[in-house]
Amino acid sequence: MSKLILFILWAVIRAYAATPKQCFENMFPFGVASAVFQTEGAWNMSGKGESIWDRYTHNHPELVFDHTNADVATDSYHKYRDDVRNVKKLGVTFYRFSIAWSRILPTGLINEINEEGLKYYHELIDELLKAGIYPVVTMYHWDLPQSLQDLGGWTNPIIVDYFVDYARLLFQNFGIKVSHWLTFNEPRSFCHDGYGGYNAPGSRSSGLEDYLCGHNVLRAHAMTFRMYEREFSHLKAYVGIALDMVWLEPATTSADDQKAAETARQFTFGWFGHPILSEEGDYPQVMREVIDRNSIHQGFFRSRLPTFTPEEVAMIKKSYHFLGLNHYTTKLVTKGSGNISNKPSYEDDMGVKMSQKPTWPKTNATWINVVPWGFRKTLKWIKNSFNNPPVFITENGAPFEAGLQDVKRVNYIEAYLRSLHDAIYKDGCRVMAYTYWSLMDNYEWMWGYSERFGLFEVDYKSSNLTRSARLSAAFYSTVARTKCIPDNFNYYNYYIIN
Ligand code: GBH
Repeated sequence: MSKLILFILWAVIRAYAATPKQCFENMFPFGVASAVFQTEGAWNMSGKGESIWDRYTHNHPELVFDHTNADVATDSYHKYRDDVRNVKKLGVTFYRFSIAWSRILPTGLINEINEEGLKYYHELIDELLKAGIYPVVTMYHWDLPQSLQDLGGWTNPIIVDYFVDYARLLFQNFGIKVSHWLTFNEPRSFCHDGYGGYNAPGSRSSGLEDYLCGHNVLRAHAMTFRMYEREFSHLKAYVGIALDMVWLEPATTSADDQKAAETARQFTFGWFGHPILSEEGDYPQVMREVIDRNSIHQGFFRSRLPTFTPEEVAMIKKSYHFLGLNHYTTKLVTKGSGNISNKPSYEDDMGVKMSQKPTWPKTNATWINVVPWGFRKTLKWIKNSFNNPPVFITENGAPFEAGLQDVKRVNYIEAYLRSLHDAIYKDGCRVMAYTYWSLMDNYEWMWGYSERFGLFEVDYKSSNLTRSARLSAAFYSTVARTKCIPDNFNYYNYYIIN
């Protein structure tokens, strides 16, 4: 056989044997995210009002892992130009950030507008647009004005009107500059962890206040969406909400565990997802039934889960242009004991046991294991449960130890992107965009500065809070620019963006 034939044979076999390179659409948008309380600092400067997270971290340093607060954080209020430069370096399409309600409306109420606050966000948005980066704006990423909390915060139905006032002000001021809006970030987290647990405002009233919060947040979200449709649809923007979903996998193949896992999905994602995304609207049936039953059993005269009027069900149903999805990890679910104590509890209502498999690779967050296949399952479940809505991945990421050679983060991103690719191209899930959390290390709520999620490292000891690109920044930048997951990414690529 001639050398030529051998060569052709070799080339053909090689082409077939090689795993095809995984690429996304030419225009598929990649971006990075942050949130105002975690980055901005300047907590009481230029007319900003106090938020519940300012109050909580000031009053309860003992509850924060490293006893720190976010008074300065990454000082993005002053260093936003550096941040935009770094986003630009990555070559991504958009930057997702949030606006501090209390910087624009210091008391939370519409009668007192802080012009300096509006000016600041105009500057930030203009800086992004000048750099060719689209702003994706979250209206509420957990930092409620303290004065509204003094009225009961999200447990008081009156707050809904005040949120809509705030949202209208944002559309009026930034509407022509912003194409994608998220009303809320992770209502389940801030309602349950905030009103039922140890996040601000720290009410610790699980199974009661968290449900009240969720009820009002759903109404506030939908009223904002309908207000947008009535008053601002000429802006041709997209309005959605960011919900979180941990993939909940049955621990065994038993029917009990399958059922427990689905119940847990409904209590976590479904709590907000079902009223907004489903055909029939309203809370998931299993939440309604179980909480009604448990409430009566505990001696209440009515359910701890409030009810919507038929008009509210209709208003909330389909109140979205796209679904924002925050996904980080996976947990195993088994059937719970079925015991209900007299004390209300969201966990008891859900009635399952969650665990993590010891063999799953760990990260620096106790709740995050590296389980990439859970991403694909999450997306497929959303597709099948809610008729394939358009999904914008608003957060995905993990914290690892400090240092620029973050090979573990590169591996996490690569594996999760491959899983995302399968969800899109093998399962037909409609995914519009992907966002890595986070642009840089920042204040991780109750974990303070101890958890680092950044593509850029922040040196908290340096006087100017120096940001430095990690290896993962170079990796992610390659993905964002080429729209393909590189096959043989190695250490030397570190120099791509440095
Ligand atoms: C997101 O929160 C936030 O949007 C963001 O601000 C934050 O920095 C980022 O993620 C990283 O943490 O026991 O499995 O039910 C995620 C907050 C923390 C809420 C874990 C749910 C319990 C998970 N989540 N928490 S589980």
